[in-house]
Amino acid sequence: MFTSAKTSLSVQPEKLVDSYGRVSDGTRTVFGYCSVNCEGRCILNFHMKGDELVWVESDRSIDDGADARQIRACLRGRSIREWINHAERLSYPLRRVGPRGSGRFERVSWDEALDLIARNLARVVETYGNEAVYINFASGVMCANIMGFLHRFMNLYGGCLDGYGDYSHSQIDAALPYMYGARDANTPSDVRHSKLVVLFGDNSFETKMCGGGGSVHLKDALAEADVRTIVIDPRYSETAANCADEWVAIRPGTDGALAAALAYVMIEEGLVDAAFLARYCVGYDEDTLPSSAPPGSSYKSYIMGAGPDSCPKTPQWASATTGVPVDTIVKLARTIAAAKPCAICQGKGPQRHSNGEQTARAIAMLAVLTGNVGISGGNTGSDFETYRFFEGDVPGPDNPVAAAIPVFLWTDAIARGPQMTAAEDGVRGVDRLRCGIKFLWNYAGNTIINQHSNINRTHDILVDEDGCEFIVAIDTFLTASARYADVVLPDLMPVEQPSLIANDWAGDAGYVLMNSQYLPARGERRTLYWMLSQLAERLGFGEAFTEGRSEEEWRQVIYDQARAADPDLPPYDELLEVGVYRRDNPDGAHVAFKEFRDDPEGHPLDTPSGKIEVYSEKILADTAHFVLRDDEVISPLPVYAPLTFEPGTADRERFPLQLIGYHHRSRAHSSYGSLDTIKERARHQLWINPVDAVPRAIEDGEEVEVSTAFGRLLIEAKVTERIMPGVIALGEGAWHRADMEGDRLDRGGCINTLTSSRPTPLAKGNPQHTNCAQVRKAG
Ligand SMILES: Nc1nc2c(c(=O)[nH]1)N[C@H]1C(S)=C(S)[C@@H](COP(=O)(O)OP(=O)(O)OC[C@H]3O[C@@H](n4cnc5c(=O)[nH]c(N)nc54)[C@H](O)[C@@H]3O)O[C@H]1N2
Ligand SMILES: Nc1nc2c(c(=O)[nH]1)N[C@H]1C(S)=C(S)[C@@H](COP(=O)(O)OP(=O)(O)OC[C@H]3O[C@@H](n4cnc5c(=O)[nH]c(N)nc54)[C@H](O)[C@@H]3O)O[C@H]1N2
Ligand SMILES: [Mo]
Repeated sequence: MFTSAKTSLSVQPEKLVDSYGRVSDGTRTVFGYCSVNCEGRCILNFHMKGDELVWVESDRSIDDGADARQIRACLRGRSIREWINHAERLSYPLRRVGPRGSGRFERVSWDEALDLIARNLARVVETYGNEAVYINFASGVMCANIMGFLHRFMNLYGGCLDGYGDYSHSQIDAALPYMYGARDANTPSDVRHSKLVVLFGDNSFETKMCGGGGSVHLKDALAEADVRTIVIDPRYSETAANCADEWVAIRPGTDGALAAALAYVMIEEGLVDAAFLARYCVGYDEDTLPSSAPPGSSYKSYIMGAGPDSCPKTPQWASATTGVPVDTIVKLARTIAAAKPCAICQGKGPQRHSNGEQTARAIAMLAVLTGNVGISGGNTGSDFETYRFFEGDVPGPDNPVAAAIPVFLWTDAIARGPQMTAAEDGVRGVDRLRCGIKFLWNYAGNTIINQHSNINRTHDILVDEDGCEFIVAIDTFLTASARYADVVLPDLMPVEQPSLIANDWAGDAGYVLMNSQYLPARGERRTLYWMLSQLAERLGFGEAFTEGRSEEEWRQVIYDQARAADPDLPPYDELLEVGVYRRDNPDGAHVAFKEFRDDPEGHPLDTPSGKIEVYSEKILADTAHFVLRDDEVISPLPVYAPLTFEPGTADRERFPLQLIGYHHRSRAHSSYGSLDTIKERARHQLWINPVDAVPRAIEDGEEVEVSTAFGRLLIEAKVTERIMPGVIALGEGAWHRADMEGDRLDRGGCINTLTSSRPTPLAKGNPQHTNCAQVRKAG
């Protein structure tokens, strides 16, 4: 039953045959999918006996073929039955009875829970205004038709404090538009035209690992053209293991120094693309500097030591900083410059550091120097783009509240809201917040505790009930975050309600999924829409909120709006019947800024000069009012900026190791993190090199204690040469488990016990990979 999936509707399997051709025993299948935020969205077929979910298989709406692939789930999606049927899944509304964070709750009725929420929301709005209400960043449910209802609800109720940015890519998002006018990149299929691919901290084979994820396209393209690949990462990552011809181990946070030295060799040896730099760029050398720039402030001057710091960025200089041998740097520069075209890419690891904005631009500069921007087989130096064609969301009025904070600063907005300003904290819409956050919504998010930096600090802020006065968590588990709520509500999962979801990262093969049958609701679990309708009713705007529509009817409104903008989408009923609509990128692959490359005058970039701004006057103008600390760097040039730390937390005698996080294959952040079967199959461990383990008498598999200035945790050690000496790594997302009224020692191994909440200078984003740590044998 092979169907070409260039653009296709795939029919749900009717026959009761599993993917091995076995006829199943009396089960019927219900179409479903995995909807967490791993950047894939994989198709699942639920085998039901009566209304019991008995087993789960992955996509078989089409057979794999030359043109199309099944959207096959990884181990996580295939384990979803354990989550759906988990004994600890929330089933009833809960009200806090112990102190905040104690985890002591009692079961209450829906009426009691909803009355309590409505009363507190009304009180907070009346006392402090709508600016005191905040919807926390959350990515647990990525459907087009679910979480948006919370924003619709608040906007109809007078609005709430807004948040901008995210925990994923705030730094690169803030930085690259200063160079290119936008953040854009080629899609992975395009690397089949490359001679060389250089991946800086891109671990696609783990972060885009599932059938819906783009690593499949990357792998195909690399294999097809036999492209040479170099991975630059402190770890020998899954990506290095899967596709690298060469692994260059680098000290975290120093990619900017490596990039500068590569530039030095290229300039010194005449290997840069001079014609490209002269025609398309501003500020590479003194001839193309904007008039406001002082002499000696070009990129070339900075690199060659003719700038204010008089320091040539030689391979010797960079080697001491990066840990990359001088010979490797020289060879790498020559290899990159000689490969035409060369795709230079970065994942989001390098930018999740305290100097992440400068690093993102410094890496991108290599693509500019070598003239690889705007061509097939090249790239912008940014992380790979994906093809998306479906953008649906819940309609509703705009937020009447103008004030917005960077999402990473929500704890600050509780602790010192009225002191937060545009100049110091990146507040937008107003110069200074009027009040702190007093009412916090947490729907499908674990960034209250688990995923936000410095858990011990967050705990101290949240236990003060005069700070944030009311917290609502809506989840499927009593997560580390939900434990801090005043009311916890049990949600239905997307596969238990009408839902609609598009791929988030599928390379060049996009798709939309919609379910027509839902798994049965158990206990007293309800949809978010139902909860908010009930609350709106209590607060006097029930009719305005629902407009008399059911969940299904709203889903159709959302879908039809998207279809009005994209008439090639199938009619709603047709998609409902078949479940999946696929559309491959009609261009095959995307080449970022191609029009600009082909015709720079006719298609200027969205920068002030219309060109690539190696020197950005705009970054200086936009941040002229910023109050920065002495060690923070926002430069008009993509210079190397060393990592920064909170004062007193980087004492190298106490904390001699650098600790980085990474996104682990066994979880999507904390999602799926409670399932025992997955934990057994991909263990949660601290990576440590033998050079660091041996003097500490740490053996592989032993329990160790990791500490930073912010906290301590226990974890099993993986002693391995897959990580460079001096650096340790811990997958993010493990479930925090500590006695917060006692020793606060985290026995769950959650990296955010150890991370800093000091924001980055430009984006005010999360520097969660920047940490100084110590390790010792536990006990
Ligand atoms: N399995 C799985 N997949 C996921 C997710 C998940 O939780 N689990 N989360 C999804 C989400 S929301 C996001 S935002 C993305 C995240 O995607 P990324 O942010 O790209 O993922 P990370 O693993 O944090 O970082 C990528 C690599 O950067 C390396 N790295 C860290 N610091 C540095 C550095 O200073 N220099 C260099 N060169 N490398 C460095 C890490 O070792 C890692 O191998 O992943 C998505 N995919
Ligand atoms: N140290 C460190 N911290 C990080 C990162 C890092 O690299 N290092 N990465 C950051 C990044 S990139 C991101 S995107 C964030 C992600 O942070 P979050 O968005 O908080 O992601 P999750 O941890 O997956 O939390 C999702 C929550 O949604 C819940 N959930 C799942 N399905 C449902 C449902 O159907 N209904 C409801 N109501 N709830 C549901 C899950 O149980 C879970 O509690 O983490 C950030 N934190
Ligand atoms: Mo993310």
